[in-house]
Amino acid sequence: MQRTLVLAKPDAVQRGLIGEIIGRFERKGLKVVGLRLLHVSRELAEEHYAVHVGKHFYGGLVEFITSGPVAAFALEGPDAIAVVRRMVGKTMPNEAEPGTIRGDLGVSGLRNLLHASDAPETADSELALWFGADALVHYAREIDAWIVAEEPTRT
Ligand code: FUP
Repeated sequence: MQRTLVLAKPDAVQRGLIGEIIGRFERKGLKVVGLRLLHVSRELAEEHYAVHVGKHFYGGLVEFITSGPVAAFALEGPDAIAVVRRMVGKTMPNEAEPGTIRGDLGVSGLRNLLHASDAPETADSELALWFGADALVHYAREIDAWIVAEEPTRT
């Protein structure tokens, strides 16, 4: 089981797409284990985007994510990091496939609606950054027996 961080960026919040976005992940079967709505400080933005320091788009990223409230979700499920990344779609919404969130709801460059962790190491550090060690919730869902199957044996 994996946990991953998703941010609905200021464009998603301003466009009233929080429900649409979190609904897609819930319908997929992923479990919401953390939720926050916050104004992002410059410090948090710079730490989150530290990997992009020095790139030409870094300044724009920090400006954008601090420009309005952001909704942060922690999601849990089997292979959740890769599953969420596939649902989010390619970085540039004009290139993202229909059926993905960016492909269906976005059209232009930095207005790409979402951030999603891209690997187990980044998921761990991003969840710690956005939620802190104790803020995530652990709970069982009866329906998980209908969603999460045993791995089939491959012969
Ligand atoms: P993604 O993982 O799809 O969110 O994309 P990246 O982590 O590669 O990039 C993070 C953000 O930087 C994206 F939201 C968009 C922005 N970016 C650009 O503006 N130009 C680029 O060439 C690459 C990324």
